[in-house]
Amino acid sequence: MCKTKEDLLRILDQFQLKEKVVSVEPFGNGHINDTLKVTVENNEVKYVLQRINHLIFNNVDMLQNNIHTVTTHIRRKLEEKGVADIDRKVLTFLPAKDGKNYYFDGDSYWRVCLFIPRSKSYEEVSPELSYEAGKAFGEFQSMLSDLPEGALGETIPNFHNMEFRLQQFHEAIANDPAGRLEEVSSLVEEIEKRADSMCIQERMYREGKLKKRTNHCDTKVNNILFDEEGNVLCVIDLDTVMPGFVLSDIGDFIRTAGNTGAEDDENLDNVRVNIPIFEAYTRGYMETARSFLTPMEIQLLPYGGRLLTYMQTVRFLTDYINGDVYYKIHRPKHNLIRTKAQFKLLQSLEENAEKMDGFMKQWL
Ligand code: ADP
Ligand code: GN1
Ligand code: MG
Repeated sequence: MCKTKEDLLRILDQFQLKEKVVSVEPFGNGHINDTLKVTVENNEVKYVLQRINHLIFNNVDMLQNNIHTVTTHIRRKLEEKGVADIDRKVLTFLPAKDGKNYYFDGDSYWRVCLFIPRSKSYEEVSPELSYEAGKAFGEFQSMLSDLPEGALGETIPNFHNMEFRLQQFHEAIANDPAGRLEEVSSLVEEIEKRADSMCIQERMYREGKLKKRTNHCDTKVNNILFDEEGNVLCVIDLDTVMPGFVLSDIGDFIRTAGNTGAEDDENLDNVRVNIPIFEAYTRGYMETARSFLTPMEIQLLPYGGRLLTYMQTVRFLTDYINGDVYYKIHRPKHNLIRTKAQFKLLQSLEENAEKMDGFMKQWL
């Protein structure tokens, strides 16, 4: 990020911080926003400063309003339940000095929230942590299930709409702006073969058989903060909380935590589905989400893992064909490497589909 420490201090000065800042350092490894941790006097990490990627989230007002609605709603629910230590259980954003919930410095948009102390996020989890994460994401959806329709806007329209993602993929193929299509023709074929079977949710929605719910839409394993004892503290990364199809929130967890390899593993032998992680997550999720899920949705949960892995394969490959314009890349061909690793995971999920689908019978 091409900002000096002085620039960052000037930005932080626009928020209502009480302490003197001593350092601002990069933090986390997301593909979209820039995240920094802010240390104040006494060497205490106190805040998280984020630059919002407004090329992707181009309605920052809507984005920050959504986040405000979600965090205040959850805070109220936690207060009603008498939960202790609420500042570590829900994100707290600080207003800017002009009262807005972000600051625009003339070229970038910034926000600040409290750093949650003694917290940890993981790229890999044990079945025990996976079970806790399942409960937490189910609880998160459940707490937001009574938000009135229209309370949240779609920060990225059609974000997890598979038909829309395929349309973008087809546009990329038709234009081939970076001249990379030939190199990826066998992957394109694999995607096309599955396209029809991956648009079930959109079809069912049109037929009135599936409704939209409030979803997190980025339930990557590193978007949960745990305490030192392995209890979930908080669900974070709320940019994509919006109305959508329910399978998103199990799908992305299976795709990230339920992979024995990395999202961008170059060694495809490392990549396959981790069944104990899937089973543990599903058990936890069903504990908190069962009350609002329909039998049809319950039956489809493992399909959610295949769907989100397929969707991510399509999204990474689309970006590769487009010349790497969306996801931050850290090495040449990174999006192609990511595509191949996601596709390998998809194949493994397909091989295990019967077993995973069968696991849901206990709740049907
Ligand atoms: P990104 O869009 O880059 O994924 P996140 O909001 O998920 O941004 O933040 C990146 C990482 O920073 C998280 O995985 C987590 O480890 C850490 N993090 C973010 N917010 C907080 C917070 N409020 N307190 C503690 N750690 C945080
Ligand atoms: C992005 O922000 P981050 O890195 O958690 C992306 C997700 C993808 C993910 C793939 C707004 O998430 O949808 O699943 O990368 N977020 C957006 O790793 O596109
Ligand atoms: Mg994140």
